[in-house]
Amino acid sequence: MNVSPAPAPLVRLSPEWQDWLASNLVRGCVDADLQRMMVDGGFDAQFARVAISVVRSMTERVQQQAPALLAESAGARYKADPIRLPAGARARAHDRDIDIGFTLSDPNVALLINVLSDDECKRLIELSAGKLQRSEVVDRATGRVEISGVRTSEGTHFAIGENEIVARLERRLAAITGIPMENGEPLQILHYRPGGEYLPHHDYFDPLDSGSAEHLRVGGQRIATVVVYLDDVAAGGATTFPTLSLSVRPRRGSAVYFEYFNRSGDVDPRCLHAGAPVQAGEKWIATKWLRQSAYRQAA
Ligand SMILES: O=C(O)CCC(=O)C(=O)O
Repeated sequence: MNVSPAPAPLVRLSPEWQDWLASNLVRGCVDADLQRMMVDGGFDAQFARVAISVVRSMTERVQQQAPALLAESAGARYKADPIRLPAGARARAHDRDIDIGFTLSDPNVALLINVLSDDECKRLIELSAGKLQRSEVVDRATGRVEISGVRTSEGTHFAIGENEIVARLERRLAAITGIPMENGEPLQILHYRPGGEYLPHHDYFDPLDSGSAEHLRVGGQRIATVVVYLDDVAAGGATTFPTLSLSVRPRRGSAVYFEYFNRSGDVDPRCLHAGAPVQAGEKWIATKWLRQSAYRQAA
């Protein structure tokens, strides 16, 4: 009896298989399942493993770049108002002078130096260290907050004016931006360990997302963010703005300030930003989100 030899295992990815692989990776399928299906489909096991890893890394790179490209084209339609900081190199708060290291106009971004003293930074870290919990993000469709791989940090909050340092910081920020203190959300403290990061995101609530209405009800839209660095980071951990090719390195007491809402009621997608992975050491920041009007959380 003549037995025909088994066909040689496939070692080439046809365009159909490339599409199949990319779409299943985007859907979140795991490598082992994909490899099994490819081997069942006649592929060499080793070839399947390598093909999955190559297509995965290409897909992830496109997924990271796409938000920046989309933000850039959408941002072309946004017109920023003049930045809400004094014109000089130094902004005078009630108890302290804050230096303005640089400003970008439209989109509006600035580096603030000397927002907090070394002692104030250290004390805020001490006060937060015992009450940290895994950070959450807002689900854009439902508006609910949940744990996500987008944000691998831990954090906590301080109520408005909860202690003397928080109150001082809130007063300083109101003095230099002119945005009333009552428009601020509670101060958020974040702690990242090595490898911890926050993938590119916007701080405003996108008016097109069904989950945003709930968050806009009190205080309206977020209009600006201040990220204060509570410590230096040994390596990595910069706040990056992929659309602007801008990277701000953490330095204790400094802050990056950015605005993304204009008087016409538009939001600026170019303020897409991320916390880059911490490579060595730890990263501590205090984030203050400022709203259109008074922000009071339900009791
Ligand atoms: O970790 C950072 O540098 C950025 C933090 C951030 O994006 C945020 O708190 O909204």
